[in-house]
Amino acid sequence: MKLLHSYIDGRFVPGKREFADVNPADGSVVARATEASSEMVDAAVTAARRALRDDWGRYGVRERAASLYKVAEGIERRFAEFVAAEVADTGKPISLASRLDVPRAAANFRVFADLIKTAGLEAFETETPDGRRALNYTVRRPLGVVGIVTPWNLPLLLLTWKVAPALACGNAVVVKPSEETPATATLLAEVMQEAGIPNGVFNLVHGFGPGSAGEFLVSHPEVNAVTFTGESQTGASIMKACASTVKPVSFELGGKNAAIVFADCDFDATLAGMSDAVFLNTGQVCLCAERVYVERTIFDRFVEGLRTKAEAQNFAWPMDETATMGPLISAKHREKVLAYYRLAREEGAEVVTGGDVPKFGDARDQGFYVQPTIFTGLAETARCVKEEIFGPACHIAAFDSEEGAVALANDTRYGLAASVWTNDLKRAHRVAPQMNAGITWVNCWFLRDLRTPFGGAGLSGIGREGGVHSLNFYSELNNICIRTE
Ligand code: NAD
Ligand code: 6OD
Repeated sequence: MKLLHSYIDGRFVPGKREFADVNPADGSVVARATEASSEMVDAAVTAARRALRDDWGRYGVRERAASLYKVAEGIERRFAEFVAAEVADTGKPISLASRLDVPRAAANFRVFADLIKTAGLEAFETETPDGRRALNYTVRRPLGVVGIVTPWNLPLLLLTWKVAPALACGNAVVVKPSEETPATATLLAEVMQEAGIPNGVFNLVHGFGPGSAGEFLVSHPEVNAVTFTGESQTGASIMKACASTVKPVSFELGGKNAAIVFADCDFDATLAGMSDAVFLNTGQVCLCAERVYVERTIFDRFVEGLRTKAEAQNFAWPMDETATMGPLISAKHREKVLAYYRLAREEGAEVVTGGDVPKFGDARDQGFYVQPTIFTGLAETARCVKEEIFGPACHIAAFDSEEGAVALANDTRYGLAASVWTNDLKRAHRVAPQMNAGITWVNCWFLRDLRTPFGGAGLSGIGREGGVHSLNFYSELNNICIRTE
């Protein structure tokens, strides 16, 4: 059985304890990973610090960008391996891994390589009230060693989304991928080696969160900044761990995202878009819409249309090109989602479709599948309308006025993503800026331009990454003021 080790200072290093890497499609063990000890995390941070002092610290912008392009090419060269590893770790359909996860990983490196070469910095000609003149300009310095902790839902996409800008800005990194999905991060370490990235620049430590590699990393005094994607509660624990050494943090956390569907929308296109927004990746995308508000005049038709989309999901084995929906990530996560399915009933929901576990009569019955599920009839105060489920489920409620829809959508402690579906351009411009969200899509969902700010408000996170926002997080800006007269 394949053993997945940590990658420290350019070498694969076994940890002391092994843990299973489980395929959620049938519960089989596809590999075993070895857990990094605190001494190994320490060694990774020391290697990163040394790389900053030595070769990597002397690389200019063009050399760093050239290194990132090589990593992108390396991912593309081993595309099929990355896809197979991501599918085995997550159970997601191969069509999704090959359309979204792996291409985005390569794009993350390309985009930030391009950007670091072209991004400008601020400069001001200054005149003070007492008549002195100066030129102010800003330069970027790396933060130092960046700790990167990532989740299991889009493992490679979300890890590289942080590694690429961190390296572009001249930092060295220590990454801790989710214990549920260690495979593609290990492949990425191989690509880093093949691409000639100097030892110590990219380090990978496998393990868990509390009392394990995750906690060792974020509380390490020699780590200069922490960037994290995952649950809001985990973000709170990490923030505490970072407080004593005042580390800057960037957090992309959970969501309870709303979609507003107006009667004037393009109905069929909206149904197709909303089907993705609710069910893509088995609903395990932080941006998924779990609260859907539909104008009353089209409510019944919309509910019926989305029910048809849910029931048309194809649970073929994940490596089958026809599969459209995979399992949830783990038995534990399935138990959480099923608990919400039960709770919704207790809270008075009508189950339009789903609410249970599909039966296959083969090894998939040992996997972690749930049915795509639609609820109606819940009070806005119900826990199932307030709390993130992170499964293929949504609640649909009717609204009567634009103002009312905006108020319903914004009644949340999260603030990550929203979508608005309308053919009325003026309405789109009026409603979109009112949404309590870091990103609002109009007549689309999860359509990304990597130069734009990405992040959330409230329980959904701290800060923005993407484009120059990433460059600013992963850099110390040093403003230089030169007196000119
Ligand atoms: P999680 O918070 O359980 O784990 C994420 C990572 O944090 C894992 O690598 C885990 O080992 C590590 N970790 C856990 N506790 C830790 C600790 N105390 N110290 C250091 N590291 C620790 O999240 P998950 O279950 O892997 O992912 C699902 C969650 O992530 C959902 O809430 C989802 O909304 C959120 N998410 C958000 C975004 C976004 O962009 N906003 C993207 C993807 C996922
Ligand atoms: O597209 C991205 O850059 C991004 N961070 C997506 C997050 C998806 C959450 O599951």
